[in-house]
Amino acid sequence: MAAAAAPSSPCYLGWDLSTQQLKVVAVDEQMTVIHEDTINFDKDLPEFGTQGGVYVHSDRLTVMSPVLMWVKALDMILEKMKSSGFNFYRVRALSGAGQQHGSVYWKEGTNSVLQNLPPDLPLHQSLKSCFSVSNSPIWMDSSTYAQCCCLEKAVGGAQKLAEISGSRAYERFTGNQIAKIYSQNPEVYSKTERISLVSSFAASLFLGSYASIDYSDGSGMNLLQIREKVWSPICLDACAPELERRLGHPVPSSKILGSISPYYSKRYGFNPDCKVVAFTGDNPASLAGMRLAEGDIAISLGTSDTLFLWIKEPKPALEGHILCSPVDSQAYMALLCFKNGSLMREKIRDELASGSWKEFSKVLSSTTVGNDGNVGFYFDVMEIIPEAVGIHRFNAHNQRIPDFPKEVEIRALIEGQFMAKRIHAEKLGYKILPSTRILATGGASYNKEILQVLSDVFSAPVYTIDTANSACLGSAYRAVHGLVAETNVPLTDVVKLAPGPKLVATPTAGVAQVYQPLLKRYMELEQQVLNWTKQHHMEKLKMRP
Ligand code: XUL
Repeated sequence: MAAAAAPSSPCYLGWDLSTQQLKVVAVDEQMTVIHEDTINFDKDLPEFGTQGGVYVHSDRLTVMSPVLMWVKALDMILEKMKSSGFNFYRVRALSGAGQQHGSVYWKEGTNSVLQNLPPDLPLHQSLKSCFSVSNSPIWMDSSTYAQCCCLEKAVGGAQKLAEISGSRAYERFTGNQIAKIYSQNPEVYSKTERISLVSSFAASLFLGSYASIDYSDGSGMNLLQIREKVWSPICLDACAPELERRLGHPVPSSKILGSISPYYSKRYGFNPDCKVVAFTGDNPASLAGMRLAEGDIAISLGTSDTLFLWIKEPKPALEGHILCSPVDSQAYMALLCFKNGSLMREKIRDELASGSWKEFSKVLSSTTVGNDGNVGFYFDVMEIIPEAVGIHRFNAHNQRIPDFPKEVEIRALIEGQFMAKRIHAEKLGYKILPSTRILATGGASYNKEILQVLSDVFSAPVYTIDTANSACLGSAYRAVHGLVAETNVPLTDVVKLAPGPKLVATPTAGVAQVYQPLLKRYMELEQQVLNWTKQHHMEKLKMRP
């Protein structure tokens, strides 16, 4: 057992429990990253047999992750940090992020297990019988069509639900997931004492008791009134009985939830006074990590690709989501999520570029802007925006064709992914101004050739931040900010010393003329792809009309 080390200069931890891995960064008082660690679920925890951190059911709609794998990953990463000599006593505060919408079901009586964790046991042993649902539904799940219809009907329609909760009913949103568990398994639901989001679940592990859900991640549930920041009684009732007591009270995202559980002081040598600041969703945490300013647009190129904008006046629509801002209690963020992100890019890379990013990039940069009019749609799994599936290729005459040559395919994939993002951001009222900056983060933000296409499609400069782990870094910043947030100091003031974004790509001369007509065609072809999906999959996939 680690004895408490002598205090030295403070540091802050930011965690990210994402789909494929658990990550942590430590920053010092100068906001310099002094430590990073990762546990990859497939590679480091093969006993769970996940692929990309998840189990995809044969219906292709149900997607889950084993909750004990997440717990075991925390044990592993802390052990790894300990053996590398990391001084836990320095940590003044920690916060974290979780993949959004996923939910964790704690069995009756578990809070007392959490409050009395024996320090000589790893967490996964103490918590092994604490979950009423062992495989947690996650954000990739789209199996709750029936529950979405019920919820929209109960509140008076999709637009009404969007006005209340920031989004129309989405299959992956937690309220609908809870409703499905309740309707399929009322026994399991009744034995559930508490329901956490992935973020508040991770916070609970550190706090040693059930942690509150924060407003920002709470906005991804179809249950929170985003303006009043309280649970919506009508939405709760439509999903499951006695849900409010199972969710606990939502809290501001910058709230200090308490001090770290004694378990961590005894086992790893944390200072008992280390504060746990509310955890939030990975996208809100990325917004904090990128220090997004008004007018900027952020693009996170991760397992899913997400795009977010800072907004003052929420105008919830039928497409996209409005969430409470994680850093400013008066502001909101708009979020667009595209499911076929890096998994799709990796698939094409493996098929056409022998699994090598280098080769992929070489091919990409050897092709011309606009791809000679060839356009492709690559939706391996049912996409969120637009609600379409399948691989669809069109030549310059808008004719469907079965295959593209390798280099055309690679460019069609990347150009298509970015054209979709621009079109749907503009639909939400976003305008690209001469001052617009695109802030890129996530795995693919390391790839210069991909970022060049992004810059060209948007006709705007692209910046990256030093680490691609913006959710982790944002969580560390939020930990620092949490200690002073009550005095109304903005996050940007507290993390002034953090390195600024780096310019990595500027638009190629003349690209706007190429993309203007191409964007218009992309939009029209997208409609064809949507119609095709409706004809071919309506019955099987039970899409909402
Ligand atoms: C956002 C969403 C995804 C997950 C990925 O709505 O579903 O971006 O947060 O972790």
